[in-house]
Amino acid sequence: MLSRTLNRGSGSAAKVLISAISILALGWPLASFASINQAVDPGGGGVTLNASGLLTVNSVQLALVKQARDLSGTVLPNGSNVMSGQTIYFVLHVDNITAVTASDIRISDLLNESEFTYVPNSLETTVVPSGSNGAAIWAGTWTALTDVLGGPDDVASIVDSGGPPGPDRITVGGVSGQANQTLNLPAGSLRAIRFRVRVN
Ligand SMILES: [Ca+2]
Repeated sequence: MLSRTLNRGSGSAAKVLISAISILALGWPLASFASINQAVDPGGGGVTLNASGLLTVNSVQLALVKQARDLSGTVLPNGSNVMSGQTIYFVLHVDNITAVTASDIRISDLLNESEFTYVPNSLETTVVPSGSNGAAIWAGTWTALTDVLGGPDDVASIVDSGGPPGPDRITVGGVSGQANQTLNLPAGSLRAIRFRVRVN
């Protein structure tokens, strides 16, 4: 399908490069560390206390996935060629594989304005079970989100961060400087955000 598009050869082609993205999940550091703790007798007083057993606290890194998809939901591999004027989706998703809620997840994604133009009011979100594959994510029930930051408030927004006119910075959750509603991700669930862009 991609090669057929290339053969038509009208207009300029752009490459879908999936890179400029960051995730900040408070309490979920990017590196994974285990912490081993033990309560011990501080001394003093008339009673000697036995030390507690060892308590190990593990942290897990939550993976953030970014995909480009065509309008039918087919994933476009990184580096795919797309045509000027074509509309595609970008999809971001975070999978909480743990047994506890991941609190205050923050995602920031900067659109490459020289290559893509955001399609207004195209932000949507869905929550599906952890481990859902690409087809199951796409088949989720998608709920519209507003572009605006604040009321009617929800968990995502897109604003113009400067440079060429037009919105280009998507944030999800309480990102500093562009804070939406706090995003908490329940145990065993996967949150996806998607939006459409037109290839310049
Ligand atoms: Ca919003």
